[in-house]
Amino acid sequence: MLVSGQSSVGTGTALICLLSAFSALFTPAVSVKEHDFKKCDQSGFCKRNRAFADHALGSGHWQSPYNILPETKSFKDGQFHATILKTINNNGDAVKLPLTISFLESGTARVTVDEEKRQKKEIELRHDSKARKERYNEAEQWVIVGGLALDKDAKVGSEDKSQITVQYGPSSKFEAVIKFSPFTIDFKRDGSSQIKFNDKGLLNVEHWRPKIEKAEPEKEEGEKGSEEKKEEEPKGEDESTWWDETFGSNTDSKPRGPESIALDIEFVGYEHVFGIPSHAGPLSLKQTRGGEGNYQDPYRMYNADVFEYILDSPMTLYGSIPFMQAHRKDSSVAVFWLNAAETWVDITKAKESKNPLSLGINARTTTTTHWISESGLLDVFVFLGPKPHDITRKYGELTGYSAMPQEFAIGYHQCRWNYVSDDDVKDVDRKMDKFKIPYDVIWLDIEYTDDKKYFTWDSHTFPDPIGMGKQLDSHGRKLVTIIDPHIKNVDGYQVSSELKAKEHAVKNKEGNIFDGWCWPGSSNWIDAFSPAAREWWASLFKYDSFKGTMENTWIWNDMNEPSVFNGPETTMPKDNLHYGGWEHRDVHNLNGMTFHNATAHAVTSRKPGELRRPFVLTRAFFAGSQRVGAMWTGDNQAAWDHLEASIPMVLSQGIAGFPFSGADVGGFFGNPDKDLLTRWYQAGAFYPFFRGHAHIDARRREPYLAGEPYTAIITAALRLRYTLLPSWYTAFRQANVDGSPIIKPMFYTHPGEEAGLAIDDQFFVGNTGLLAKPVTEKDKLSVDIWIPDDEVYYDYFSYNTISTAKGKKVTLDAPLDKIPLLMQGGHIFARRDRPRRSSALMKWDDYTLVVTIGRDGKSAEGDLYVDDGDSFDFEKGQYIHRKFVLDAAAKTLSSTDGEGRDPKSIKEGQWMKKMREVGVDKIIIVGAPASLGANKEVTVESEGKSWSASVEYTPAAKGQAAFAVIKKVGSRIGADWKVVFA
Ligand code: MIG
Repeated sequence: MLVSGQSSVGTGTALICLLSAFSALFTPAVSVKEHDFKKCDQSGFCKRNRAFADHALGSGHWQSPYNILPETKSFKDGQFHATILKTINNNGDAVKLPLTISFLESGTARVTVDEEKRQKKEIELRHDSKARKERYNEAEQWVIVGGLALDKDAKVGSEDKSQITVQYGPSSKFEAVIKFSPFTIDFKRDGSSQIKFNDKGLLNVEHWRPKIEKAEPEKEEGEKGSEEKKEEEPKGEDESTWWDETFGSNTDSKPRGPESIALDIEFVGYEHVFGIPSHAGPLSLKQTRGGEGNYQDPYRMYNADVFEYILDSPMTLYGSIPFMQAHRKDSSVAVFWLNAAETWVDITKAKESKNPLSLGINARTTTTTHWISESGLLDVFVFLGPKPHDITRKYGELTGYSAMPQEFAIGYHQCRWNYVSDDDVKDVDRKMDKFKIPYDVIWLDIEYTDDKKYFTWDSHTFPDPIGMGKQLDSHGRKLVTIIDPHIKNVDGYQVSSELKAKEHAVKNKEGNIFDGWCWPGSSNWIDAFSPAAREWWASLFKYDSFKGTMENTWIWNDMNEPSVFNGPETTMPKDNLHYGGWEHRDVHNLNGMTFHNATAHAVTSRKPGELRRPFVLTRAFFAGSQRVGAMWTGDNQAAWDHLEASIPMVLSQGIAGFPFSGADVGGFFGNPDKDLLTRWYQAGAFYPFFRGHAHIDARRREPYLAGEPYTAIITAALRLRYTLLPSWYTAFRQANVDGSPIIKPMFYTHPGEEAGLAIDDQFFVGNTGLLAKPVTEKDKLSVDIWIPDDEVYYDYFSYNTISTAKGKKVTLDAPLDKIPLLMQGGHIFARRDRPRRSSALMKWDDYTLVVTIGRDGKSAEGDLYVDDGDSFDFEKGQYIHRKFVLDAAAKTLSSTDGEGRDPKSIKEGQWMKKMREVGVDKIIIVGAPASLGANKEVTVESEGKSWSASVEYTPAAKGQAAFAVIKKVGSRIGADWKVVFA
C-alpha cells in the first residue's frame, strides 16, 4: 500500500507504513466485500423466517398457530394480559407465551411477548454455557427513560368470545382490536385501521426445545446422509442452523438453540415508510422482496464496521435505530421495535382498492413490513400520530430527546487521520487563522497514541500535548482525541492490566476474557454493560490520569460496533458473554451506545465539581444514543454519489430521533477534486454535525490548501454556518425539548403534500424557514427546488423573490460559489454577522435578526434560544428564549419571553448577567412593505425607555424584494422590547 502526502514527519511516516501493512493484513481492503457480511439467506433465523413467510403467504389457507387463551385474559389499569398458545404439532402440544399490551398515557401502545419456559429458566443450555436462560429483557433499562405511565382511562369498549377492543389515547380516539384466534391486533384511529399486527400470520416465536441428537449421518456418503436427514424433518422445517451456525471461519455455538422472533406489521393505506437508520439509501424506504428497482434483501440492523460501504443498499451500517414511521397524505403512524439483537426488516407494498369492483381506481397502497430478530423479547411500541411531529415527540418521550450540545460542537470540526504531531496541529491552527477560516475543533485520530494504547501519547510526535491544548484554547478552540473500546493486550500497560485484573472485559463463551485483533494487535474489550467497568472507565479520564488532556479536550469513540478484525463479520462472536451473563447476540446493537454512554459519563466527571455537558462522537449507536452525543455516518468515499447519499442519511437520523449527525466532509476514502470538496463544504454547512475528515492515505485537504477561488468559497460556506449558529442552536434546543429533527424533510414540514413525501434532497433548517438544497452533482450549475406551499420564498443571498406556485419546481442558478438557499416568508431568525475565528469568540457578539415577510404581507414570527453553551445551568432556567413577532398591520415588531416567563422572576446567574451586554444590532426585513420603511426612523421601546433607530429602505427592483434595514437597534437580546414603525 502506498502512502502519500505524509512526508513531513519522519517517525509519523514510518509508523504509518507499518500501520498500512498492518491494516492490509487484518482488515478487509479497498472495497466492501459484500460477501464479508451476511445476506438474509446466510443468517439462519432470517432465512427461516423468510421461508416461513413464503409458506404462509403462498398457501391459500394459512392459519397462524398463535391463539390467545380466552380464559387467561385480564384488563386492568391500562394493561391487558393474556397467554398466547403456540400450537407446535398435531398432538395438541403448545407453547405458552405471556402477552402484555400496555396502553400508555401518551397514547402509545406497547405489545410485549415473552416465552414462559425461558422466562422461568426451565430450559437447558448446551455446551455447558454460562449464558442466561431468559430472553433478553433489559433493553428497556438502556433505552427507555420515561413515558411508561399507564393510561388509567383506557377502557374496554366491547368484548366477546373472540375478541376484545380497548379504547385509549387522546379522547379515546385510538382503539386496539385484539382478536384471539388467531392472535391479531388492529390499531385504529377514529375508527379506521392504521397498523395491524399478525394480519398476514407471520408472527413467529421460536420456542425453546431440547436438541434431539440424531444419529450422525454417515459423513462419507454425504449425498445419502442429507437425504436421510430431510426425511426426518417435519414439513420441511430447516433445522440446519438451529444448533450452530458457521459463517466464514467462525462457528456460533448457539447454546440456546433457535430463538428468533418475528412479526408482520402492516401500515394500512400507507405508501411511505421512513426510518430504521443507518442505511445508505433513500429516505423513503424501498421494497425488499425483489422486483424492478427493489432490493433483494431485507434491511438489516446489525451494527458493523462496513469498510467502504456501498450506496443504495439495505446492508447494515455502523448503528441502528429500529424505529419506523409510515406516512400518507396528512397522516403519520409509527412503530418502535425494542430489540437489540440482529434484526432484519422486509418491506413490501401492495395496491389495495377500497372498492373491489373498481380495482385500480381509488386504490391506495398498503405497506407490509416483516420484522425479524434473532433473540430477545418481542417488544413493540405503536404510535398513531397523526402528525409526524406527534410521533417524534412521543418517541422521544420514551427514548429521550437529543442532549443539548456543547455550543462549540455545532461549529466546524477539522479532522483527519492523522494530524501527525503537536507541531502539525499548531501549524494547522495557525494557518486556519492566517486564512481567516473559522473552526472550533481539531481532532486527533489513533496515531497520537503510543502504539495504540489509549490514554497515552506518542512521546516523539506529541511531546507537549498541553502546549498544543493551550494554543488552541487561546482562541476558544478545542481538541478531540479518539479513544476506542479495544484495549491493547500487552504487559506493562496499566489500562490493560487493570481491565483484566478487575474483570471489566467482555468474556468469551467459556467465560474467559475475550481476546481479538484490532488496531493495537491482540486486544480486549471493555464491557460497558457493567456498572463497575463504567466507573473504572470514568477514572481513566481524570485530568491527572489521562495526562496531556485539559478542559478543552473532548472525545471521539470509534470502532464500538464493536469492530473486531478477526471476528465474524468484523465484530464479536455472538456467543461472547457480557455482564449479567447475557450473550453478545442479545445486546449487540446496544453495545456501541453503552460504550458511548460510559465515555460521556467519564468526561462529565473528570474533576470534582466540574459539571459540563459532554461532547463525545460515536460511530455505533442505538435508540437512545441521542441523549449522549453526536454520530457520523462512517467511512464514506470522496465521490459525488456519496455526497448525494449523505443527505437522506442525515435526514433519516432526524426522523429516528437522533438528529445530531453528519457525514465526513470531503469523503473519507480517496481524494476529492476541488469542486467536490467545495460542494461538500457547502452541503456540510447544513449537517447538524459538521466535520471534515480524511483517511490516512488521502492527501491533505485543509480548506486553505484548495487555493483560489476554492478556499474563498469554502470559507464563505463556513462563515454562513457560523453566522447562522444562533439559529442552529435554537434548532438543537427544539430537538432537545420535543424531538424535532434539526433538518427537516418535506414530508415532515408539509405532511399534506403528496408530491413532496419522498423528496429527500432538500430540507428546512429548524423552524427558520430556511430551505436548502445543496448541489451534489458534478458540474451542476443549477438546481430545481420543489416549493411545498403557497408561501413567498426569497433567495437568501440576493433577496430575489422566487416566483412560482405550490407544488412547482423553481430552477435556481448555482454556480460553484452559490449555495441554493431560500427563505420562506413568515419567519424571523437570528444570526451573528461578525466574522470570528471560533464560536467561543462570538459568545458576546450582538445579534442580527432577519424577518421574512409572508405572502399575506403581514406577520412573521420566530424564536431564539441562547444559554451558556457549556454547563447544565439551562436546566435551572439560565437561558434566554425569545419569541419575535412582527405585526405589520399594527406596525410593530416585538420580543417577548418565549415561554411567557416574567424576566424579573429569573434570578440571573453569571452568564445571564454577562448577556446583559449583548444586544440586537440590526434587523433586516425582507419583503418589507413600503409602510414599514416609510419613515427614516423607528422607535424602540424597552425596559421603560424609548429611543429611535434609523431605517434604510430599499424598494423592490428587478426581481429583488423590497427590504428594510434597521440599524443599531440597541435593545438587549434578553429583554422585552418593541420596535414601532409608525
Ligand atoms: O478501521 O481511527 O470510521 O473515521 O479515521 C479504521 C481510524 C478506524 C474508522 C473510522 C475513521 C477513522 C479510522 N477508523
